[in-house]
Amino acid sequence: MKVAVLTGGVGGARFLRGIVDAVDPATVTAIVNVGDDLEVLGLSVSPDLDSVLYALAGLGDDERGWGRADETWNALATVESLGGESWFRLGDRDLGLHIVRTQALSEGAPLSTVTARLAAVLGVEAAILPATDEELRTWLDTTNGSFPFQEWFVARAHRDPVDRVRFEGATDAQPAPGVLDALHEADLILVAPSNPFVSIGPILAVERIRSALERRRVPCVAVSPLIGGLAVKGPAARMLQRLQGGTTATHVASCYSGLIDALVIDEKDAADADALSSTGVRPVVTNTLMRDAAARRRLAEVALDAVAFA
Ligand code: FO1
Repeated sequence: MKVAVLTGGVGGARFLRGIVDAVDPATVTAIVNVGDDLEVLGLSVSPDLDSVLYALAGLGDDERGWGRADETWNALATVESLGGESWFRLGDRDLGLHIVRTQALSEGAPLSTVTARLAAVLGVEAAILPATDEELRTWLDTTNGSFPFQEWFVARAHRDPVDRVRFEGATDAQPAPGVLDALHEADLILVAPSNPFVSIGPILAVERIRSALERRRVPCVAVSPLIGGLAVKGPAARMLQRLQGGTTATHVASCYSGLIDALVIDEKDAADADALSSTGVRPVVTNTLMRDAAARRRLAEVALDAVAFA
């Protein structure tokens, strides 16, 4: 069985670890958000690709959810002491990867090629694909102005209420090599428990990816990022309330209208199941909190098994 997983953010990377524990990693393709990408200190940083790379290579920091474990911050301290840009924290080990990627990109290699090289060197068996090789950047129009994603998310701690999410460069962006094949060859498509607006939204903003999902011949199962109507971490619940009008399972599913057949929801949201069902999306109720490796794998198995009922 081949599985394609649309993913972004910390929750998505955790979920993918569960997926590669539950099935042969070589059968898994992750299609990853690049709307969060940015240039810091002259380096090209792809946070969501790196979260997946580090998670699947067993190098990620479990506690923080981003960056590498056993990290040190000497370079950043030097940057700060010299008056350089230090709001986006790049650790010493993490910096090494950004240097290698930036050099390869500057020599003309596409992001997908660089990512595949890094994954191979790190011993990752699953395919990790950026949604697009082209520049696609997420912008937030908020009550306090418009900001590029990381400025809003990190520098402003995602406090500004969001009126609109925009994806600069999306209109002409083509799927990266391998993305459409992965979607067409998959027996099951999964949408990770990621923020629908800023993690999955940029992937679906690539028109040919969205239309491949609309025309799918296999089930597509999403996992809700909310538990009891709240986000485990981050702005997903606030955004759902403001942009979608509520935080029930039906509100989550409406972000993926026409694109999903089933939605895995937490036991705390079980009361939403009937309403969700009446919209034509099958509810699958389980414990969705990914507390540890066993919980991650169990959630992955439920999502993978939802195909039998979808
Ligand atoms: N998140 C933060 O909250 N503060 C940071 O300084 C920060 C630095 C950072 C560096 C590399 C990286 O791969 C991720 C980093 N993140 C940081 C996380 C990142 O902003 C988010 O996880 C994603 O963009 C959300 O999907």
